[in-house]
Amino acid sequence: MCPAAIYGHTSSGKSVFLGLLYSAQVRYTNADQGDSFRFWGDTRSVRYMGGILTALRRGTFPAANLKEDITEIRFKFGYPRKLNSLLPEYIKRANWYRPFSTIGFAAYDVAGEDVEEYVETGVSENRHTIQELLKSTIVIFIVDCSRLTVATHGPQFEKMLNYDENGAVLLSALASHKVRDYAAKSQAKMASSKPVVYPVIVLSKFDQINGEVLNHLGLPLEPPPMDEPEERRKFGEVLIGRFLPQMMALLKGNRLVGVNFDRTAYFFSWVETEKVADMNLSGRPVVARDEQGDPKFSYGEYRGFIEYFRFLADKAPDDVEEATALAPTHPPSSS
Ligand SMILES: Nc1nc2c(ncn2[C@@H]2O[C@H](COP(=O)(O)OP(=O)(O)OP(=O)(O)O)[C@@H](O)[C@H]2O)c(=O)[nH]1
Ligand SMILES: [Mg+2]
Repeated sequence: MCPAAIYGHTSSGKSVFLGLLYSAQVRYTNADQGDSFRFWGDTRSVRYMGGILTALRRGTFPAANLKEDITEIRFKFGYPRKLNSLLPEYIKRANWYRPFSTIGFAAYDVAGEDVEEYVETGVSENRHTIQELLKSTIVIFIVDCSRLTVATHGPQFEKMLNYDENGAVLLSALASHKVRDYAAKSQAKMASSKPVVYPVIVLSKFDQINGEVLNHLGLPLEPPPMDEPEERRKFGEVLIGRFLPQMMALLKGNRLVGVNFDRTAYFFSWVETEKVADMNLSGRPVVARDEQGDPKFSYGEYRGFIEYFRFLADKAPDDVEEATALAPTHPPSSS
């Protein structure tokens, strides 16, 4: 069982997202005097995410994934239990006591084309991994803002159409899988809560969004801040509803078959790049860095992402390995 899956078309920014999330985890942990967050990653995952971060700290974007390079990333977020402050010291010191509620991620950085191939044909060399992806409870869609276009023809428009169609098919496949699984468990009289999926849409490369696109929709040039949850949701919904209408409709429609795709959470990711005049020899954009050599990126959005999972971890009755153990309640309106 894998709680979280990342899905995005080729070159949409999945690897950069994972590298930046890792950077945010490191920064948040070290800056956080109150000890409100911890993370842990297995060796391969730390190497993978750390490798991306190292590339960004050198000012370069990571190399493109090879088609075969399906990467499974395992990490855990931990948040202190609310109960902690009420408990006597001797319990807190006991070695069986776990002061953190945790939520595990087994994220797959799967090449978009592989998922598309599987969803279209039912066949893929990576069938096993993609089937695991379909079992996830948290689905993180990476939507590449540099591809959003108001044009109604041309290659960019075609790519956007394809992504919308494939995303909708994936959402439908996810729901079908959950319906079958739930029916089988109910028949076998196995305890199972009603299926629920938490969709997260990360709008990547937001620095590359065409201002004309935002103007056209009457949206401000920057997403509303974290403390304006309703405005943020509207901002996200207008963009996705306009450019990925099939996905938007399916997110809502899955409820008809009994799978609650709980309210979508939106996050915006961007990396600052240096001006074209500073392009390095390979002609690729250079990542801008702060005085510590860290990439300049939308840290506040990533911190918001980490906070969002605090809510999900709170719902977990105990240390959860399986996200199905999460109670199907509604995320806070700040999502
Ligand atoms: N300007 C800008 N460019 C970005 C950003 N994120 C990613 N990119 C560019 O997009 C390219 C692809 O990003 P990746 O994270 O490698 O995308 P991916 O989805 O992992 O790609 P594959 O694994 O090859 O499918 C990078 O090499 C960068 O050139 C961003 O926030 N801003
Ligand atoms: Mg990648």
